[in-house]
Amino acid sequence: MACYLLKQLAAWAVLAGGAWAHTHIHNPYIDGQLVDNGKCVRPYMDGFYNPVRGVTGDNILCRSASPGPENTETCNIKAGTNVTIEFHESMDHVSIPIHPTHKGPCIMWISPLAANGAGNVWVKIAEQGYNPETKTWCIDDVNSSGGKWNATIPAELEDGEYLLRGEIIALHQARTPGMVEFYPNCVHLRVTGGGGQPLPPGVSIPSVYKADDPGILFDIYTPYRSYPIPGPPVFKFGTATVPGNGTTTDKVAAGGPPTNTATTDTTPTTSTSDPSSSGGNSNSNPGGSGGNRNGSHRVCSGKKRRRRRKREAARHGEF
Ligand SMILES: [Cu+2]
Repeated sequence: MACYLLKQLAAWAVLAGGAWAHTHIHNPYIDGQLVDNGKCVRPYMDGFYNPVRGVTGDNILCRSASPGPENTETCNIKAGTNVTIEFHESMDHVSIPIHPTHKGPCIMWISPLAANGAGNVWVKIAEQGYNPETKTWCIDDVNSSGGKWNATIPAELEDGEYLLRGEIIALHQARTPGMVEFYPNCVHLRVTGGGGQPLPPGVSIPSVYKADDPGILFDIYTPYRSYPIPGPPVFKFGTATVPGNGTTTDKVAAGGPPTNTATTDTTPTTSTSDPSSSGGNSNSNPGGSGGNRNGSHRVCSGKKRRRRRKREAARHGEF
C-alpha cells in the first residue's frame, strides 16, 4: 500500500505542476546573436505550445499556422556557425523552457526551403539523446540552459535558403502508443559563405518516424542505459553513404526497448533480495513489468503498476 500511495502522490504532483503549458521555439540565435520575437520562425498555430501527439499527428512538420511560410522572414547565417533554438513554455521571456517532467531527445534537421518540407529532403544535422553517465536527457540540458540548444550549420554546405526544423520529443507518456509528444518548429535561414556542396537526399518527415520505433515507443519509467534516437544518424559531409530510414536494426542493437536487463550497470540492488520490497525482485519479471521507476525507488508489483498506468493514461491529458 505504501508503494501505491507514493506513486499516486508522485502522479498528482506531476499533474499539479504543469497544468497547460508545453513549449515552442521562442527565438532563434544566429551565431550567438539573438533574433528577437520569433522572427524567422514560421508562424505558430493556435495553441502553439501544444505538442503533436504520435507520429501521425497534425502539423508534425513545423506546427505552423496557415498561411505560413510566405509570411516568414529569412535570417542570414554563415556556414560553419551555430544556430541556436530557444524553447519557452509560454509566449514571454521569463517562462521556463519546458516542464521538467518532459524527458527526451533534441534533433535538428535542414532541407532546401524551396521544397517547403515535402519529400525526401530532410537531413539531420544534430541530435542529442540520453547521457548514461550523467543520467540526463537533452531536454534536461535545454531546461538548465534557459531553453537553448544549438547546432552548427555545416561549413561545406552550398549557399542558399533552407528550412531548419528543430524539435524536441517528450517521452514522459511515450510508453503508451500514440502518446509521444513532438515539439517541432521551423526557422527560415539563408546560408552564405558555404563550401558549395549540396545537401544529399534526405528522409521524409513525418514518415521517417514509426509508431513502434524503439525511440518513439519508449518507457522512461523502467530502467534503461541508453536511448536510441529516432531517425537516421547525423549527416556529415564527406561520409560515404547517405543515411536513410533503415537504421531500425542498429537502433535495436544499440539500445533497444528498455528491459530489466538494463540494470546491470546500476547499483547491485537487483541481485540482492530486498526483504522490504513488497513487489518482489524485478529480475523475476522477464516481461519487464517489474522495473523500478527511475531506477531508484522500490519495486511495485505488476498488478499495481498496471493499475497506475491506466490511471496515468487517463489523467495525463495535458502538461
Ligand atoms: Cu507537455
